[in-house]
Amino acid sequence: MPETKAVANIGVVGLAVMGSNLARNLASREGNTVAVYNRTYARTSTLIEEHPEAGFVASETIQDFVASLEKPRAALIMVQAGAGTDAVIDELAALFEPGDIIIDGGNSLFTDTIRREKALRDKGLNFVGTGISGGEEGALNGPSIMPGGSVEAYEKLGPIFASIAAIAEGEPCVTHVGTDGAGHFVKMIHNGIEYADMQLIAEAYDLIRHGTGATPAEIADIFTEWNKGELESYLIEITAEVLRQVDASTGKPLVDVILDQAGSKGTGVWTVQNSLDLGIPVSGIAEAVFARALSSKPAQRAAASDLPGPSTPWTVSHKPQFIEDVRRALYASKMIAYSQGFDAIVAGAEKYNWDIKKGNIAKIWRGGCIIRAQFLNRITDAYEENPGLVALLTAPYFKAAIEGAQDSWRTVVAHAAQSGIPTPAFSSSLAYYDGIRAARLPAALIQGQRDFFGAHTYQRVDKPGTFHTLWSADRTEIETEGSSH
Ligand code: NBP
Repeated sequence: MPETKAVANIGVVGLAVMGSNLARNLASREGNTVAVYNRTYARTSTLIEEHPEAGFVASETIQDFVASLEKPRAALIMVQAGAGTDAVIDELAALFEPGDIIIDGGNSLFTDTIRREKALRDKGLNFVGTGISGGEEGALNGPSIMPGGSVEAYEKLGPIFASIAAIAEGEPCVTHVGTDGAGHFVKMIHNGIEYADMQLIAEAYDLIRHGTGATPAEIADIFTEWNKGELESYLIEITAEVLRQVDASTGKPLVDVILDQAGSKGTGVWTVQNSLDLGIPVSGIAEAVFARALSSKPAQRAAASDLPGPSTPWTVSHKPQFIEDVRRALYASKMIAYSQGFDAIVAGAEKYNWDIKKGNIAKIWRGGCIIRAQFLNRITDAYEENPGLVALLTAPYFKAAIEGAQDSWRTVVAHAAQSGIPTPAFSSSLAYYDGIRAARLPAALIQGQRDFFGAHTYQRVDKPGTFHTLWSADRTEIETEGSSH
């Protein structure tokens, strides 16, 4: 048998939709020769037959695939997250040599990435958990890429990633996010923000449809108009297209034919779970995840469908003003979702010891990924002006933008409540905003309750120390000063 020659500077393992599109993207860039391998060879042969122009170096066995890679070897794994990824890592690790690089471009949980990175580092191998966003189209034409792993590995991979990434305002949408699991952590938060963004847009559509009686096609025009202003983004753009679509078989708007039960693949849940662990209120993202869960309970929804709604029907007196109010409410709520997402990034970086540059993260989300938006420039500016910003909302641009939107936001949330239209993300975002800006919160009462039933102690506004009240049997308070801890 002829010996396999090491001719490829990068390899891709896993040739389903994401892997094959990334492999094609890589092959289309000058200087790259791409080795490809898939567990089931049929996928490999289809890819090389359909894309001879790519000049792929195809292998039927993992041994030949590894032999076809130049040293230090670099292989990008694009297989199902979880057990599939572990299986491929084990196969590669058995054949790779110290200094070689294994890249996991799947949607892996960042704690798995931390574990895998450590295990491979102990063997002298580089492991680069990399968030890749943009779906199949982004994979082919330019995704947003969020690599973690070592600085040493990024030296080799950086130029390769930059060659295939989306370009936003002249810059490739890739940055070395941080070590070990940082890339997958940031990708997870990206997906959480995506959930919030989508839910907010859906609520805006629902409010306009119920409030004004506009048809989906008319609302599509509204979104197209919105896409020319501060809300300009991929999600607003595709929402207009979805709303404009007519179902071929019924002639109805497609959105009216699609079952109203939203699915999910789990990254939104991860964002919420991990943010809860970090103590960060990502309420906009959480409500978006819960709203999908609620939508997917048909039996419960059917049983609850005859529960009473508001007794007085709600009408919108001035439709153009209402639509503008919804637009502003959407923008304000979106700012909250991003602010919360960046809070989670800051907390994650602190806990896991990552040096994450927030402004760079906003930059690499400007192109290629699902949440790409004009507005991300404002986030980059805010963090560049003040890297230690305690909350995005407090940056001058955001403060002014919320000031301009808040009356509309309150009107919309109040109308939604009065009319019985569910707006969990709009409402919770406003509640968060009022919570964070409140001079005094009823948390004081909660501390009193906790001390009452569990002697959990509290602190006072007027002197340092820790205090516990001897709540008497007849509930009159006897305050005693406790010791300072
Ligand atoms: P899938 O997630 O559908 O995975 C299919 C691939 O995994 C096939 O190549 C399959 O090989 C391989 N595979 C499995 Br399943 N188990 C394996 C094992 N034990 N050993 C070796 N290979 C195994 O593919 P995808 O939709 O292209 O996504 C790839 C990754 O990218 C996933 O982690 C996904 O979450 C992530 N991602 C997807 C998107 C998207 O828009 N789809 C976006 C961003 C990230 P086979 O052909 O032999 O069955």
